[in-house]
Amino acid sequence: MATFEGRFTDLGQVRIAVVVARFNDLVTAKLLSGCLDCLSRHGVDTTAESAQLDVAWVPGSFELPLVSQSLARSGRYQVVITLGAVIRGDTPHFDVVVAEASKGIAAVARDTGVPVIFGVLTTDTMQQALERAGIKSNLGWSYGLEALEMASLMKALPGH
Ligand code: INI
Repeated sequence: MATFEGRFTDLGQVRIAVVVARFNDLVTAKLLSGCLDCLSRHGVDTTAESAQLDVAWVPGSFELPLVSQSLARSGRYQVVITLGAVIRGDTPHFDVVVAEASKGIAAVARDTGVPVIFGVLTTDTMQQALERAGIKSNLGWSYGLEALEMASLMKALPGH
């Protein structure tokens, strides 16, 4: 019997792309800083000169799948992290944006074989979003950790 699981200590020269939505950037910029803090404290070079990490900004969460797909297809990254915040109070088409972002991101991972972390907050209010982006906890940190786990897990699977 084989047991496959991701580790956080065998990352070597893992290359990571982060795709961040500018919409609600009060929230998404905080998610990004939490995410980079996690990656940096696990040994990933997050400096401006880094060859391990690239960050792409998109207008809103709706655009996360397309740019993630392009980066995943490049073959350069072992994992892609998406960061966004869709707030129900701000938009009557909340459900449309959330559905497209979530289905699109899942499809990119399946179609390319590159894990794509779903780091899109979906909340009723800005207060709830901020609470998840640094006021209480910062889920950006968890998304960074999940990315490291998935990059490691994929490497451990047969055929990789
Ligand atoms: N994009 C978000 O990331 N969050 C939102 O809450 C949001 N609202 O409220 O509409 C939002 N809309 C923009 C959308 O993602 C696209 O960028 C836009 O429709 C252009 O395609």
